[in-house]
Amino acid sequence: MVDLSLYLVTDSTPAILKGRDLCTVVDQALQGGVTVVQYRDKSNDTGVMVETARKLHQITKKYNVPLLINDRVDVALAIGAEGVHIGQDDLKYEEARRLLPENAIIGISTSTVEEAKKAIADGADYLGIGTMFATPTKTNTKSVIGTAGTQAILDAISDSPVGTVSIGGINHSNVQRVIYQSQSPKKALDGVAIVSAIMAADDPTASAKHFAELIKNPPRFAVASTAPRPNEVEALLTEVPQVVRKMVEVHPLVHSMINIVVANFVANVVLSIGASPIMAPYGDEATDLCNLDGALLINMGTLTSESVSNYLKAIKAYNERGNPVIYDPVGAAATHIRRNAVSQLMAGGYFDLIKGNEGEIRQVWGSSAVQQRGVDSGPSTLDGKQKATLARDLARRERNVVLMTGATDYLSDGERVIAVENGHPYLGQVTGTGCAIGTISGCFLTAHRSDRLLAVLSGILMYEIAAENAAASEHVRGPGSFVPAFLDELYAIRTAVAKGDDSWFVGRA
Ligand code: 3NM
Ligand code: MG
Repeated sequence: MVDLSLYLVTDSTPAILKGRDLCTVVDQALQGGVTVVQYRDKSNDTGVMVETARKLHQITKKYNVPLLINDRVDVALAIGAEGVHIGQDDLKYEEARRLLPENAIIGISTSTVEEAKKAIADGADYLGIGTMFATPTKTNTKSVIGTAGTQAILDAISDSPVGTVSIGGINHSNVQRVIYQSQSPKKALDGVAIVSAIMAADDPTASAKHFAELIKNPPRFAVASTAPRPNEVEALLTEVPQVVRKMVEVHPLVHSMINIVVANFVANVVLSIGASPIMAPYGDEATDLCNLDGALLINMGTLTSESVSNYLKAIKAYNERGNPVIYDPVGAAATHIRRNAVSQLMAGGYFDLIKGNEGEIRQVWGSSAVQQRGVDSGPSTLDGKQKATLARDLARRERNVVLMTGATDYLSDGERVIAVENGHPYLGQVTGTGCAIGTISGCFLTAHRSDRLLAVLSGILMYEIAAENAAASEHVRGPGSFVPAFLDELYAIRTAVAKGDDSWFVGRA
C-alpha cells in the first residue's frame, strides 16, 4: 500500500508558488521526505495540466513516490499516473474505477461519518478527512471538523483497514497534536496532507524534512503521561499526601493569564500553598516565561479583543515545551464572542486540563463536537451520572483531564472518573475561589507529571479540605472572615506537609 504519512498536495496559484516553478518546488519537497504527491490544479487548461502532470511524474518516479491527480481522471489516464483523488462533487467512485487501470489508487475526500462509510463501501483505497482547520488555501470547504470530528470518523470506521489522511490548515506547530488528538482507541491517522506549509515554504526541502521528523514522534505534552490506571479511588487517595508534599517541595511556578477580578486573590492562594504566581496577560512574554518550566493557566473571565491572540501565542509556547496548560473557559456559553473564543482556543492548542462548571464544560463539548455529538448549551439539567459521563467523554475525546466543578466535582482522564464531595458553601460566596482551582491545578500538574488525574485530585483535596477547616474556625462568621482564614488554613497544611505531617488528610477525603 501507499505510504500516506507525508502527503503533499500541490497548488499552482501565484500566492503559493511566488514565481517559482511547480516542478522544482515538488522536487525539493520530495528531497525532504514527501511520501505521496497529489497534483491539484484548479486554474490551468487541460493541455497545460497534462504537460505539467507528465513532468511531475518524471520527478516522482525518481523518488519512487506515487503521483495522484486531483479530480481529473482524464489527465491521470493521459500520463499513466498511479491514481486519482476525488471529492464529493467530482466523478463518482464507480465511474473513476471503471475508467482507470485495475491497480490505480483512488482516494476520496470525506468530512462526515456517512461519507466515510460510503467511500469505504465503494472501495476507496484511502480517505482524505477534513477540513481539519479553516485554511486560506481552500475557502470553499464543506465543514471544519477539527480533531474531534476527525476522531469521530476514525472511530466509526475503525473496523476498516482503509488508509486515512487529515487535511486543512496543518503546519509544523500543530501536526503532532493533530495526529495525537485525532486518534481514536482503535484507529489512527496514517498521515497528513499539506499544501501551503510545504508548497509556500521558502525552503520546501527543510519544511518537508521537519514534518517527517515531527510525525515520527508524539507531541512533547503527551510524553509524560502514563498509561491508563485502574479506577481504584482508595489506592489513589493513599498517594495524595505524597503528591502534595512533592508540590510543596518543588515550589512550582504558575503563569496565569487570568481575569482582573480575581488576580490578587488567586496570587495569594498560590503563595499560601508554597508556589510562585506570575500574572502576565501579554502573549509574547510567554516565549520567555515558558522556559521557567511552570504551567500556564488560561482563564477567559475578562476577555478583550486582544485576549484570544495573546492566549494562542502563550499556549503554543507552552505546548512546544511540553509544559502543562490549563483552560478555564469562564462564561463559555454566555456570549457569541466567548463561544467563538472557545472554538478558536480548542482548535488552537492542547490543554492538559479543562476546568469549568457544567455550562462551560457543555459549551466546550459542543463547540468543537460535530458529527451529531454536540450538546446544546443551556441551563444545568444534568444529573450526577450524566455529569460524570460528560467529563469522561470530553477527556477521552481531547485526550486530557477534565474537571467539572460544582457542589460535587467530577474529575476524569477519559478512563477513571472521580467524584469529589469536599468543600464548603462559603467557597461559592467569594469570587475567585473557582478560578484559583485552575491555577493551583497548574502547580500540581507541574510538580507531578506522571499521573495528571492524581495531580489535579491532590490539588482539589488540599484546597477543599483547607476550606472546610477555615469554615469550621470559630472566628469565621461569613464570607468576609472566611477569606483570611482560608489562606491561613492553606498555609497551615503546606507548613505541616513540609514537616512530614500528613494528619491534615487522614480520614478527610
Ligand atoms: N482540501 P493547507 S482543505 C486541498 O478540506 C484542500 O478537503 C481540503 O491546504 C479539504 O495545507 C485543502 O495550505 C487545502 O491548509 C489545505
Ligand atoms: Mg475536487
